[in-house]
Amino acid sequence: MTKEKDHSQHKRVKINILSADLYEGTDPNGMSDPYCRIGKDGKIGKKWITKTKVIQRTLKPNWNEEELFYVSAKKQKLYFEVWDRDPYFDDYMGTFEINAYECDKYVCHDVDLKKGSKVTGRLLFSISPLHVSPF
Ligand SMILES: [Ca+2]
Repeated sequence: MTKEKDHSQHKRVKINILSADLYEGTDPNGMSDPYCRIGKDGKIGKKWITKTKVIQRTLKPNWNEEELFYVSAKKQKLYFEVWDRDPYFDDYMGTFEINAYECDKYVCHDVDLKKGSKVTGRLLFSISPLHVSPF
C-alpha cells in the first residue's frame, strides 16, 4: 500500500461564491442571516469543507469569497448549501450540486437553489480550473 497521491486523479479548482437571491426569509422578521458552505457529501448537515461569512438580515447576500479545492475522480461533486444563521439551530435554505471535476474552463454559474423539489432561490458563483504544478 502506498500513501502517495495520484495527482492525475485530482483536479484543483478555484471557486468564487458570489451572491444569492433567496425567495423566502426563515426568520420571524421575514429576513435571514445567510451563509453558504461547500461540502463533498450530499447529506445535509454532514461534512463541509468551507463556509462564507454570515451576512445579517438580508435575502440578497453578497459574499464574494474565493476558495481553492481539490476534487478527485472518485469524489467529483461539490454541494453548495445555503443556511440561515440562528442563535441555536441554523435553518437550511437550499442546495445546489455540481460535478466540479468536469470543470475545464472559467464558468460563471447562475443556478437554482433547491430544498427538495422546491426552488428556494438563486446562487451565483464562478468556478475555474487551476493546473497543478508537477514541482
Ligand atoms: Ca436567522
